[in-house]
Amino acid sequence: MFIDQDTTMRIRIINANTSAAMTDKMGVAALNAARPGTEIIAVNPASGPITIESHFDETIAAVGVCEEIRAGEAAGTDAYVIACFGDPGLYAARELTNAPVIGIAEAAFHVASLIATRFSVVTTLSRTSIMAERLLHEYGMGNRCRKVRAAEIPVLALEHEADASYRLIEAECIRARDEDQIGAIVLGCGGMADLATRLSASIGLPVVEGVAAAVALAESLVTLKLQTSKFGDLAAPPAKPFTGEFARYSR
Ligand code: 2AL
Repeated sequence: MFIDQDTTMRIRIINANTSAAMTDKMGVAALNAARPGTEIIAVNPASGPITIESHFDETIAAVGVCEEIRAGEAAGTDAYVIACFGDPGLYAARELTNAPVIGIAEAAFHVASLIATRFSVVTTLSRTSIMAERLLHEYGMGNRCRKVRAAEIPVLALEHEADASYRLIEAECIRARDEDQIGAIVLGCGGMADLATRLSASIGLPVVEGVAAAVALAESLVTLKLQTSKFGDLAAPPAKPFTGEFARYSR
């Protein structure tokens, strides 16, 4: 019997912020998680916030995410990952392509819920922990999450003060393990993509990192030949004129 094992596919990892160092880090995490035949293209928007730590940052970043979906469509892409924990622009991105689009927060929540009854999230700043709580409820995952914890580090510190940041994240993960009655921890920032293995070994719980989780889910959807549904709200947006700096979106 001949079994077609050609699993070649192209996944575009869209870091929603404009920090190239973080994009590179996410590309490595994605490659480490990917199957041998999978091509990983890690990109970030040309314009937008250098980090994403507020609703405003997310809203501006979402335009850049849409631009990267348009570029991915021109280049040929089998699946997309939105690599920012707020999943900015996720539903707009799904309107712009038939390919699967997976946000790292939704990927991490779902994967964690498959290996543990309850998990906690460890993220950057308190304000983003409130944003993550909102997302958990939007995704119907609120009852699986015990607590969203903040290590109180700005996203850029993950790059510029890596050792001190690691120690703060590790301390928060230990508190989560000891106080939350959980089976797993979700890392709440794309900039933590390189920390999961080390943290898991240190604290003795499974640590789910969204970029790797999203790559695995994206590969599965492509293998299953399942694309974004175009029946209903995720169909292409209605053609209409756009004005001013967004005139390029006119159809
Ligand atoms: C993030 C993230 O994943 N990337 C970024 O710039 N900000 N999320 C977060 N909770 O800080």
